[in-house]
Amino acid sequence: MMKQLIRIYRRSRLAQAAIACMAAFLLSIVPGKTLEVSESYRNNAQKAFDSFLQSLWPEAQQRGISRQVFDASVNRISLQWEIPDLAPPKIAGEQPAASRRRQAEFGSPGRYFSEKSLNQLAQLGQNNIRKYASVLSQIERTTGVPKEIVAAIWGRETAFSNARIPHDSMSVLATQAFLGRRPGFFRPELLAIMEIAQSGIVPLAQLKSSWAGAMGHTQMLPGLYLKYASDGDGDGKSDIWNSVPDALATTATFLMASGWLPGLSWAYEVEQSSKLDCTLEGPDEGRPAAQWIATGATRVAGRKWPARLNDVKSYLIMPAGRFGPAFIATDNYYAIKNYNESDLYVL
Ligand SMILES: [Ca+2]
Repeated sequence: MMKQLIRIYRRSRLAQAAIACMAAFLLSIVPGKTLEVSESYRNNAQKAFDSFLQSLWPEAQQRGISRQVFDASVNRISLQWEIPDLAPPKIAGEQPAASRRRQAEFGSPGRYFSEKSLNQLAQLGQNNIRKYASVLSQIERTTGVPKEIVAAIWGRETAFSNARIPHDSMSVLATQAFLGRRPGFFRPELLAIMEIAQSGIVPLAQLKSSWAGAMGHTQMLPGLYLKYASDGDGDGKSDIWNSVPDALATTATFLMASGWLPGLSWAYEVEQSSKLDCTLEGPDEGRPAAQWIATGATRVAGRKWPARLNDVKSYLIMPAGRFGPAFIATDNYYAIKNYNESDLYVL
């Protein structure tokens, strides 16, 4: 597994479009495993679920959601037993076994960095960067986030909108809030999607998401949408479901708010012969890049360090351990990590 990761990294340093390449297989092809529950559990859970939904009304009202939108939302919500990541609570003395966790980032790096899908995505990425050149330049000017980064996220999330996003957002968020592993995380997301419904930005039927509730071309959760919704195509609204420019602008705005440093890379790969102390790896060991350089960090392929990096707090990242590839990363690394916790994702 490690070897494979390393091999791909070595190749990646040579790749022209390394950033756009760093995408692999997609949310839509990560299969679910249906929870096995008895008929009696199913019936009791349905009753408890109906009460749970009704119990949200006071909070929904506080958020400015009308009774009409609340009722319309609740009426379209149904328990989605087939989605992954469920850990059903004990109801009427019965508790089924949890379903397996399914997220690409928890799978093997070899599969995540599959060369075939990376090459396909790189090609799509180059085409889309050309197709959306003016929108991406505008976004870069406004947010400081480079077009390659925005495009890479779009590619990783939905393969440039080629992934199927089949689920009803409200139903999966409600299911995750009621039967999921992280009910405390998803409950506010369920209220957030109702708030989006209240705004009337798109009809309820168009509020589609992944099984984990992420919506639109770049897979934003409802809470993030409410905070960072941006208008990339200038029509006065932020429709991340139907407008690629809106989705890209919203993602870039989120990265900007996460502390993106314009003009700097997410990371600079260093020679493995740099012999950096692997105990200094990670977010707690940040120090001015000049210090890493002074202790012998040398960029790959004889590249020069950008002078402006000297005083910038930087971090040593060694994703495959001390014998694997090494990077001097900036806070941009952690801004991307804010989008998705996984180091594999950022790489
Ligand atoms: Ca728009």
